[in-house]
Amino acid sequence: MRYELYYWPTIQGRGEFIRLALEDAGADYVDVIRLPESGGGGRQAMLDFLADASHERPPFAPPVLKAGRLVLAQTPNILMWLGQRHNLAPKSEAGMLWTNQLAMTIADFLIEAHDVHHPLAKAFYYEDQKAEAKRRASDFVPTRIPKFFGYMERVLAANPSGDRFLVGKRLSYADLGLFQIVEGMRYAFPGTMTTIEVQHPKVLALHAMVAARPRIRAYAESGRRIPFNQHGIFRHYPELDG
Ligand SMILES: N[C@@H](CCC(=O)N[C@@H](CS)C(=O)NCC(=O)O)C(=O)O
Repeated sequence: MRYELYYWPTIQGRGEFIRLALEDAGADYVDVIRLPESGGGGRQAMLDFLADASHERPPFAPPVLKAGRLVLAQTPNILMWLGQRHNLAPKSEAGMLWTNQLAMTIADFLIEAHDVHHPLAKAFYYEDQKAEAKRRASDFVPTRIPKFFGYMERVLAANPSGDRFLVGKRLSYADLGLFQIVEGMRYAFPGTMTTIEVQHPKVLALHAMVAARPRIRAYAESGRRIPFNQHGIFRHYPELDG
């Protein structure tokens, strides 16, 4: 089946968590909104898709994955479904829920990484909330970043099947998600990450392991992966990087 992914065309954002799962699985998909406008892509096509009155289960916000008649939204929800279909999560109930729990923790951290530069509202310019962003960063950088990475390091250390993966003894979408967080944080907080990385060697090893996976490496080198930029969830403002 050819999947259809619907996500904003110029940023990695939450769509990237879905792309990484699809890429690692070697799944056939089309990134619909990145197609030329003449082929059904573009920002307006995204808005039209969301507003489409014919959706039986209308999605609130992208990313959205269409698989035949199934229309799925909410990043961890999409990942949970893809995980089962493409062996990117355990089949057991406990394993499935644990992978989802980690993906939701990653999703929570992603919100914090966004809100640090837009603490008041994403509709306001950064320049109009710089003081609040600085204040938020004064907590995010010394407290929340180490707490998140410390937790993931602990999860890796506690895995009874070994510390290479977050869940069990093979790759899951939670590993792909943590890889993406490291990538984004390196872009947004390069100074802070220099210190954080050496303190969390298992997370660092997981990042390197994912980066070296043949399909992920091929994707990174293909030119299809949108570079991080100042419109995405991860943004680099030197004044926020403790
Ligand atoms: N909890 C949702 C959040 C979705 C979300 O916030 N999507 C953003 C793009 S990353 C968006 O376009 N939101 C539009 C809106 O909230 O109005 C998920 O994990 O997928």
